[in-house]
Amino acid sequence: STFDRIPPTGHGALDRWIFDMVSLCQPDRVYLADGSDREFSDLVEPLVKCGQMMRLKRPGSYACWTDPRDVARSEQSTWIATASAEDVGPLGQWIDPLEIKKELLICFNGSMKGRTMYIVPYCMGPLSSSYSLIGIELTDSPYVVLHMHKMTRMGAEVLARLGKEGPFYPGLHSVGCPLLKGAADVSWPCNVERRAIVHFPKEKLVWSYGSGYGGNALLGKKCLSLRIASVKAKEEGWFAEHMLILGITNPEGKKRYFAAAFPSACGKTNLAMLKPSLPGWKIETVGDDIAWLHIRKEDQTLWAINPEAGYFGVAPYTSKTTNPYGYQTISHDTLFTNVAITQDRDVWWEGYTPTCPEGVTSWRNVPYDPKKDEEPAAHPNSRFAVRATQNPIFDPASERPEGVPISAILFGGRRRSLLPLCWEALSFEQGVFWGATLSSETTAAADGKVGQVRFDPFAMRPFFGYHVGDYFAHWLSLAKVASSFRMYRVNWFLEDAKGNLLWPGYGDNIRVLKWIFERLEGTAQGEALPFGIIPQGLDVAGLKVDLKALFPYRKQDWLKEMALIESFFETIGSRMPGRLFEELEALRDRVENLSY
Ligand code: SAT
Ligand code: MN
Repeated sequence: STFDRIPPTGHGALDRWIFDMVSLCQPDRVYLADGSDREFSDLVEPLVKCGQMMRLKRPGSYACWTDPRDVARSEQSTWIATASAEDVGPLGQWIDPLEIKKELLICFNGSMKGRTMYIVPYCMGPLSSSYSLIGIELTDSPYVVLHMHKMTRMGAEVLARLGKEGPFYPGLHSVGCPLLKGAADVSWPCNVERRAIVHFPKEKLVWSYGSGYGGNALLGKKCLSLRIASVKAKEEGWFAEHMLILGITNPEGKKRYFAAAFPSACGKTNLAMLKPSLPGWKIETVGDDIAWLHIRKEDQTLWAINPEAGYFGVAPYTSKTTNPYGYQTISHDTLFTNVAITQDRDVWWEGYTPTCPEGVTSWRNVPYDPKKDEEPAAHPNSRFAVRATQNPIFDPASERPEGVPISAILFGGRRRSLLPLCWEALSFEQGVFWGATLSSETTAAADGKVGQVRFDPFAMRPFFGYHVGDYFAHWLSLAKVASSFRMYRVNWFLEDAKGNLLWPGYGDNIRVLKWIFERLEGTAQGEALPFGIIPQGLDVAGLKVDLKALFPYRKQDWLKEMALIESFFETIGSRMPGRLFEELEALRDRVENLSY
């Protein structure tokens, strides 16, 4: 029977859990992933043969296409299951743990029939780091296993580190689509009607059913490294954040590290891999999506590790000109999802080249005509997955067990008006206020309408594992180390009346990073406005930009924005820290008192 063929892991509790999940899901086979290159090709070959994946012209690279209903994270199907709804708060979806377990047990029962269950041991963070966490994902999706190869450290070395009784974070994933005997598989098995991504913070457990897509299915990423980790971080005094980490070196050779929070699909990957348009400056990438921040006891400074080992980046508008290092990174050994395909089996997406080549096949697998088709050729949330070490500016410090010291934290969203290109918070508490009031127009990274402004505090709205009010209080507790970093807001997305972007972005964002760097050095000037300090002498040499429009300030607009912030804070209820209301009042006073 299948049970006789469950590969032992040598870890008692893990073996027992696997046995239970095999009994529940009833796969035909169970396979323990070792993370080797050989395993990667053994998994990909049959998928290419049966047409679920396509081998591309670029070496070691493959593409696949999802069910058109399973193309993004589904926030409507994501839950936090705690005994009391009060512990989840207004931004997450609460569900009763017992009720949902009953319901999902019925779903998982026999859900892997006809398929293989893959056991994927993975480590979030460097294997040698005491901050890293080991997860075990059980999945019936080979697509997931291939992506875990790119996105995490996984396989035999992780099991070895886990040992016989080390702690691990269990995650069960099924596409929810059992294969009947002799039946042919569909090209993207999933079960959208019953999709559910459920987190059990008390047990530190994740159950994900029905979706095969990215953040819903790669359980190490949003589920473990943000939602579950945020709960653990709160308990233990650290921070699990939706932030990129970059190293920035000035022309004199001094290096600093910045962390930056932006909502999904707002350019984190591009910023983390930025090629400076200013001579002498250098950027290196530590991470493009997630940062775990710890306080170093000896000197009360803030340090960060990137728990991931790869990038799951948005493909559209990644090009030789917008993101040259990204372009190089994905030139080989890359997995693509929902991109368009050229006649010679290469990838294409909007913005990849200025014009669409002849004979492109769209992500929906139909011939694409850029003149007639209203939809884009590649899905707006189409993705590449690639190992971070392929990045020509990969920072080797990413492998340091202690991480890197952070000297600035940036918050950014997509706002076409009102919010200036950049400003420095007047204090640590005001910096937390600017993180708490981060707002952005929605993108294609999640199901739902695109372009709606919503508050997305710390870019964590979809990823909180506990009450947002408690989360703000946890951030305020960082005050004791606040002398080691400063906080900034940025907005690359201001538009003029015609809807044209006012700021070139991409490589020119170095100009803002340079100002921040020099603020930290004490050499850059700023002008205090009610909301913070804006640059004086921002280096825009060689750019044609309207600085006045990039730093708008109108009292009436700000009063309106503050009314929105106030009602947002009120929705958070009694767990909302009073300190942030005080910041709001202080800001209102300053705005009221400024005459223009
Ligand atoms: O959640 S995903 O990793 O699929 C995409 C994102 O939101 O960053
Ligand atoms: Mn993200």
